[in-house]
Amino acid sequence: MIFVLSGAGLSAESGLGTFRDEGGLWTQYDLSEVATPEGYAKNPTKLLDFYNARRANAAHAKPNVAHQALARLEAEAGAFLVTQNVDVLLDRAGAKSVLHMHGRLDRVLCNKCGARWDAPEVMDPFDHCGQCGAQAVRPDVVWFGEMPHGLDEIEDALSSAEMFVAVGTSGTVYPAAGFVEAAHANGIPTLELNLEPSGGRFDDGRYGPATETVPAWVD
Ligand code: BJW
Repeated sequence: MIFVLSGAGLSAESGLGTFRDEGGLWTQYDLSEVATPEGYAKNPTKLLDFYNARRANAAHAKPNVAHQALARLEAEAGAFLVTQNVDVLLDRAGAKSVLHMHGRLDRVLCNKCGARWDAPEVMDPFDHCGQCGAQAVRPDVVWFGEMPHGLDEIEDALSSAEMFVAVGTSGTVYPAAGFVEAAHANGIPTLELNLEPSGGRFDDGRYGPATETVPAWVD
């Protein structure tokens, strides 16, 4: 099985901003204010404004040919798709079993009872949990200092994978940034498809826009 890890570069050509490129989200926003539990506690309105705008952008965005190619790779070759992206564009391209390790923008989580449900178009700091009633509702995304989802499943998949491929990620955020080293430790080939070399230790790389490199590699 081929293990594919994707990041923001996969969705860049669908019109969604990356984080660390020139003009990226972390050059416009202070990540401690919009991507940490402490930021949410301090100013929930500011953080929800950030996610409400990104949810609207993602809803209006269309999956691109790179998302579609990865969905085909899942269907035809049983690839295991892990994404750091919260935009759900791989799912909307037809992929069936995407592991959203940093959560998803279209879901809401209750911090008190753990209930999850579909996000409304606009979240409000005064929203209550439909299940337990607590005013502890938040976007179902993984902020700095929080545990990403599915790490056991990811470790199992990496240990049985025949190849590791990273698509459109800078490899700066752990634990995802460490997967390439885990792949080396497991003795499998590693390939990077990115706009430019990320600096990670890959055996091979193909560089250019994801809408060109990903379909060319898959097909
Ligand atoms: C294109 C393209 C095109 C552009 N085509 N390519 C010190 C050392 C080690 C770790 C830490 C440390 N200090 C703190 C930590 C931990 C911290 C961390 O890693 N910090 C680093 C910044 C140092 N990590 C965490 O806190 C994580 N949790 C954790 O560690 O829990 C404890 C734990 C313990 C033990 C085991 C396991 C865990 C949680 C991290 C949560 C990250 N959250 C965010 C926000 C999510 C919600 C949201 O979207 O708002 O996730 S931050 C942001 O970065 C987002 C992304 O998923 C993530 C990765 O970004 P990505 O996708 O790589 O985007 P970019 O912009 O960085 O790169 C884009 C790439 O695409 C570039 O390379 C471009 O060239 C390329 N590109 N256009 C192809 N058209």
